[in-house]
Amino acid sequence: MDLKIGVIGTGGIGRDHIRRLTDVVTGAKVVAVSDINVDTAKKVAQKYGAKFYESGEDVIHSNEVDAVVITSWDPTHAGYVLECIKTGKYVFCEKPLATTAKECEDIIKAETKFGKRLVQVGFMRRFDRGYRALKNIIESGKIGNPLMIHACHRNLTHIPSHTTDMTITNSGIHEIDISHWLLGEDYESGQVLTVKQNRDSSDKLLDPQIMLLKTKSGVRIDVEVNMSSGYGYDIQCEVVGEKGTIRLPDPNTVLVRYNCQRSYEIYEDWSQRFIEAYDTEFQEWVNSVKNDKLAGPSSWDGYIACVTADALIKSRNQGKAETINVGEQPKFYK
Ligand code: NAD
Ligand code: ISE
Repeated sequence: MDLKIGVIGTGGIGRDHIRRLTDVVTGAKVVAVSDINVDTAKKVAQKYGAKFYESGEDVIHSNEVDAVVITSWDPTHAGYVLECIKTGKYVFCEKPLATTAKECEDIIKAETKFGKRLVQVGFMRRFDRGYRALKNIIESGKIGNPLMIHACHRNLTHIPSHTTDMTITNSGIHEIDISHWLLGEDYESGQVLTVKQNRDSSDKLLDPQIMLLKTKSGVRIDVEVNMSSGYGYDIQCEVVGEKGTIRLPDPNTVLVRYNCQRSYEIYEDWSQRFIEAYDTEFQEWVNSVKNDKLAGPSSWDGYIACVTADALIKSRNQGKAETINVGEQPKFYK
């Protein structure tokens, strides 16, 4: 029987996930949608034969809905996740889990009290073939102990409401999670550096920024987070080990020989670059919900990312590195 899903937020990624849940993923059906932009939500409901609900809470409490997908704006995530936990429904929440570590703590408390994992966070890179290959090689020991990660996160451009902090909490958060996952160890400290600014930057948006992280064993991570690359969406990651280095493969685009030039397409955004990762992420999520046992990124992972983001923002404001302390991982999340 299909898992009946309610989606809150029918913007860019909400619509893409509804398409994916309908056309790509097996065993699921989107039956309910809601958005504060009522017109869009009603159109999406009509297109997919789902029911429109006036509010996200109505979706969560509907008897028609087995599980919830949250794809609304970042600051709305925590409230909806807590409401899902109250009803005991599984919830897939796009990243970030929340915009502050305190809200993540509330979610962890509520989920632990409920007694079963209900929350998965949308850190889709963990489902990307390239990142999975990097992790397998690190874990095989082939390149020895990892010593450094050099990464970059370049968006073609940003939405007008994007802010200096969002570069960390909304974009850089993927880098925080993926390096933590690749290395399998917690961070000890972090710092953000600003560099010579892009012509589009302003008091509201410092761009680009460099995130520096250090793990407890001393691995150093540097990430360029650049919201206006001017040429495309480009995600890079190189892990330097004691005996070798490994690099995230670029997307498999076609080599074009034309007009006395050789060229490869560079994608415009995340929806193209990580299309397979999102498909795998949702198929695995639906399967695990149906098996009543979640395995993907947890509230604890969402919390680690938020604590780290908070420390990075503080470091930028104070001009010095900040200690990162997430404490002991609770047994519940091991
Ligand atoms: P968007 O602005 O295109 O869509 C967000 C939608 O949420 C809008 O339609 C808005 O009206 C709606 N909304 C806002 N507040 C709401 C509320 N309280 N209740 C219901 N609906 C509400 O943004 P987007 O790019 O689709 O991003 C949505 C979320 O997905 C964000 O949290 C973002 O961080 C995340 N995201 C993740 C990835 C990824 O790679 N995993 C990529 C893009 C976006
Ligand atoms: C967006 O919200 C995402 O999550 C994308 O994956 C990221 O690359 C982009 O910078 C964010 O704005």
